Amino acid sequence: AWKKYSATGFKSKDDFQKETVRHIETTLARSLFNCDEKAAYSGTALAFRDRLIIDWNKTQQRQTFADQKRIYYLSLEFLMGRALDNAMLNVGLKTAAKEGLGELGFRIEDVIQQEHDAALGNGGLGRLAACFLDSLASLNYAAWGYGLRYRYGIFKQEIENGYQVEIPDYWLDFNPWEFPRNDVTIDVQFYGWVNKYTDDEGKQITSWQDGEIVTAVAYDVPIPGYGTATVNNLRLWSSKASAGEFDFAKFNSGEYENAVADEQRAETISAVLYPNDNMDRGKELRLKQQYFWCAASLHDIIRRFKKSKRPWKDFPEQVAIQLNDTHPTLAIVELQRILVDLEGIEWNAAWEIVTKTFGYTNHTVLPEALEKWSVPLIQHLLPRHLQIIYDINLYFLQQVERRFPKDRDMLGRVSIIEESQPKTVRMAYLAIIGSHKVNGVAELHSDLIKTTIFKDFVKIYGPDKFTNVTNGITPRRWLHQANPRLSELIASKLGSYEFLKDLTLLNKLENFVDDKDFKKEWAEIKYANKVRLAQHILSATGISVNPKALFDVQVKRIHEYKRQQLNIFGVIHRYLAIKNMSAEERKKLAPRVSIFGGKAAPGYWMAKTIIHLVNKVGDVVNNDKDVGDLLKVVFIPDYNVSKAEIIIPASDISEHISTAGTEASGTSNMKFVLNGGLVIGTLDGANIEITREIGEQNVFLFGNLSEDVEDLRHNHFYGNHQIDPELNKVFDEIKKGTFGDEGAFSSLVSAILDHGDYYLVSDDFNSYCKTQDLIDETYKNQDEWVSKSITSVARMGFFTSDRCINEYADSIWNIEPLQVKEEA
Ligand code: 26W
Repeated sequence: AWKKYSATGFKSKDDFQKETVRHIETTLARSLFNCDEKAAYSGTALAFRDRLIIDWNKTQQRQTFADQKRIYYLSLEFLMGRALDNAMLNVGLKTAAKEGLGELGFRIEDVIQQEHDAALGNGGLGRLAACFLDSLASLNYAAWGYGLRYRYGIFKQEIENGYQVEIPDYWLDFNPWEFPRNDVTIDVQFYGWVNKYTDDEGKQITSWQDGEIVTAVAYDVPIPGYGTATVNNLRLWSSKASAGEFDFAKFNSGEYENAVADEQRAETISAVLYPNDNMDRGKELRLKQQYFWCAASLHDIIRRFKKSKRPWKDFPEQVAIQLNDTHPTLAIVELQRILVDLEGIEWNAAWEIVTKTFGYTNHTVLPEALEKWSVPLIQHLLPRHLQIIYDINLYFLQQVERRFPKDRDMLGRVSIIEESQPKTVRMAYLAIIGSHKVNGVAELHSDLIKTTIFKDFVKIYGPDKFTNVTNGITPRRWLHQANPRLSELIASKLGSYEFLKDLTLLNKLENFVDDKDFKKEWAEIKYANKVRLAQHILSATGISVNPKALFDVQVKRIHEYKRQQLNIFGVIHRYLAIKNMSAEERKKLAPRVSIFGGKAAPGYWMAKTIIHLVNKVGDVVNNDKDVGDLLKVVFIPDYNVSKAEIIIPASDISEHISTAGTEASGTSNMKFVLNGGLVIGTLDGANIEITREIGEQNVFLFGNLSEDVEDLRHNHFYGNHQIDPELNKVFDEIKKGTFGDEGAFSSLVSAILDHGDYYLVSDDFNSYCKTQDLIDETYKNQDEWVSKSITSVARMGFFTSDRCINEYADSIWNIEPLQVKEEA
């Protein structure tokens, strides 16, 4: 293990027990005699928290003293999951805690499970932000995350009669990992009007006045790094009625209810995470959230910058702000407003500061996910910002016109303002224009944005403004914490846990692909993880599955482009095949468990229909005596980070089967392979780079290529659209009512039969099924399978988020780590 840096806090099992018991008895005011698992969790968390706080304070002091550039990662989503196990790993005293808790009569695994997931995110983008925070701290970068402190995270999913039901996720009843900073508040303005006048000295003044004020209160969350004393800060803003604004007069004049209603309205801003993934809905409250968070974060950043008394032109040397998708794009406008209106800086000088400060990461090419805000809405909520957006656009279009005087259409195409009814602001264009770098999240995706949605901007700015940073994942959570036995086995072969800091060291595992004992242990660990998942499945769904069967997993948000429908149609196809098999043939087939999980956005009908179909197919297949263990179909409810930690290490095959060109990167593909699972996938997102790294012979690829998608779609409408005959048989079975009322699934079927099959399910069906058959064959040779598994893990070093963060630091932020001196 690594060196312990912190000189304070507990050092041994006895120390740990003393601290934990003290917290249980005093902080929680509980007696040890009625201490349940929840109280044991709370006491343990508080004991570890104490240790983090010391390093946290020191880190903040060190970074202030060094006074060098800081990174600010602005993200509306941080999908953190649980914190205790991570704190234990990074503080480095898990063994002491395990023994200490054991003596008090608790199993550490059960205690860890008491914690409520911090689920302030939807899916990939939010979890990426969490992995990035882990890497930034582990690599000693001076970095802050900025987000919103939602009272309700992503909803909890229950399945009732095969349908998704959403339950509010109130997660803040006991959260030892956040620190309210009641002294760190920022007043944020909305509505009002813009006053332009000349002051006594003849200066032009623009002032935004008479708005409504809402106060942002900071809540800080410590982010410990692994193998270092760095503990960075995640600052989440909570909204409350402003003390200045809040109408105490109303209380006195008997308008008690109105006064309370005002207060409630202010608190609504940070009340709930919007549960849409890749779907822009344009709600006013969402825009309010975005501005509230951007304004509070920027004012906080500027306050910190001003302490060093540097001139404004140094701002980009001290501050790098990364925009996690377009959600924080208003920060660009807000900084320009502060510089021009409040600091009196000339427009062009201000704009240079702005563009040098921001970087923008795009996470999707799906048109329905690209944010557009209606001009009247912005006019109403942020009148001064709308003017600034128009000015930014004017200067930009003038520049474009000078460079491309003959291309009249160009101006309309690249304008920030879309001339629709009503007019809208194209946030991605604003983000590109206001940033010095734009990146995609995997090679194909970064190429696609340059040749499709942002093509004109490549012409205008040249190709160097656009770059790629392929996503990554933190191996601390996704290997060591989720799969401790595998991590331990790897460490025993490599001689240390150094690979958790330098994941490329995994390549030494290739020396052991022919080591019989090693392979046996490798396979045993996978089996044990499958047993653990089987137990979870039984308790969560009542379905009993055989851990010896092939576990085939697809867990991610439900979306048509991710094609869970292709998977479940494939399952039905398999079911029909089994029904038609002789007893002899059945004996030869590898038993399989098809495992699904994922949430549907509450308003996304098609996604909910897919969930319903999976559950109904499960009801039929799982109770068919003919089929027995040969096929089980499971929908695991409420997929989240902590469930992922159980599911991912237990998979034999995972599915990453999006229509080519639609999945920007995917990150669970990396998690599965890093845990020794093989992948069935399309040539999409990071699957492409995974294949390049681990070798084509270790990936089950299928389906059409991205460059063919457009033609295929065209042919569906204008050619002779032939549906795959085997898929037609699946549809016939659904229409026969085998899985219940066919009407319930008609939208799903007719999307393919009647509406052009936009996601090419039929085009890829045959290739998908054949590849599944190949998987069956390959799985029968367990020895070969395990070799593939080991080789793949050995070659996954590239996909650590540490590599990603170093790339961002080099090519976008221009920042070096702040080294930490080791303490005795
Ligand atoms: C405006 C509504 C909305 C909400 C969320 C639009 C778009 C989003 C996200 C960008 C969706 C998302 O999570 N995208 C995923 O980002 C991951 C991290 O880069 C990628 O790995 C996934 O491929 C991408 O779908």
